[in-house]
Amino acid sequence: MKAQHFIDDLADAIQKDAHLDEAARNTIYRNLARLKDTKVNLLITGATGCGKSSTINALFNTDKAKVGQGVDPETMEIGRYELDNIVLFDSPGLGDGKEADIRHARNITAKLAELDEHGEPLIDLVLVILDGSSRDLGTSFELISQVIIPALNGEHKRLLVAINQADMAMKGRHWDKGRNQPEPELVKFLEEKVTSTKRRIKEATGVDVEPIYYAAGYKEASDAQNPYNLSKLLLHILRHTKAQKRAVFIQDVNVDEQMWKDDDRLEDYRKEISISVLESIRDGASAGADLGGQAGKAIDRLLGGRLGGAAEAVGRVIGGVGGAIFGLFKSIF
Ligand SMILES: Nc1nc2c(ncn2[C@@H]2O[C@H](COP(=O)(O)OP(=O)(O)OP(=O)(O)O)[C@@H](O)[C@H]2O)c(=O)[nH]1
Ligand SMILES: [Mg+2]
Repeated sequence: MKAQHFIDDLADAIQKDAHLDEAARNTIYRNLARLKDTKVNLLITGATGCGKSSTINALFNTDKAKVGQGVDPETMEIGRYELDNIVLFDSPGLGDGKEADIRHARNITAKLAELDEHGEPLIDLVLVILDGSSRDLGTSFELISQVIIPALNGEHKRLLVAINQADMAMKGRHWDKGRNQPEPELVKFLEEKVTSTKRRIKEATGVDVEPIYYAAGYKEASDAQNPYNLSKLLLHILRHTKAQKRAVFIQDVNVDEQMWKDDDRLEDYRKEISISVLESIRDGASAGADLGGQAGKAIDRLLGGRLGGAAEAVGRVIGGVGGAIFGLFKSIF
């Protein structure tokens, strides 16, 4: 089942909902139509071979991003992939030689300065991927400190730093392949990498970032490994994206549940993803609708009271098809 369908289902249910007056129904219907057309633009960058393409393919319903086999960078200039509602820009980072670096830095700066048709920054989020298996992350810190942060014009929330290939950080040692998770020695090592990344960016720019670590995993003819902490990565992507655009992601996320199941369990990421997206749908759908008194608690019930009574009429209407929506979330996450 694709998420596209549940926005249509939701629109149908709203047209039939007797509790809503016509004006409210029309407003919600228009909002849902707009939601279906909303695009979210993601810029993904990082050194050659850090795993940009692998991360794109793991997160989203696509295998369009070509995963490299050799040492030649597969991403020469900014690549562009259009999914249903997500537009992905895949740009090389620094480290491909002086001339290439200047070109890449210029491309990234220009992309981050681009405005959409509303005069808002085009790029909703820039995801910088560090190669966790690399001992020298100097060029990546340079990319973040000297290219990306200056181009963000103070909007640092648009930046997410993530350390990939967590499984290879100690050359493959202390990775529990059976459980697909790091052993305590590796956890400690990765946490230190997070801390030093945070510190180095802070020292260079004064900006606080909260890096996370994960593994995009791989698929080869003879061997495959599922991702680790991919749901954590998605939750952080959502948290770094404007609330009204969070619902947009769900239409393109990878529906293979195997992708999402292994993580550090520090939070219930999958539940938080569901809540974040449902809140975004609810708020997006109800924006501007005069729902005075027509309160409902269906979404709240669906989420086991997690929204703390905040769900209003749209929550009840969503409740009409909410079983289907929540079923979708349950099947993926
Ligand atoms: N062990 C392991 N390998 C990974 C992981 N993520 C990516 N890889 C491998 O790293 C290599 C490079 O991955 P890509 O996804 O092509 O990296 P990229 O950043 O897109 O590379 P370019 O486009 O060439 O800049 C491939 O062989 C991937 O299978 C991971 O989490 N763990
Ligand atoms: Mg690539």
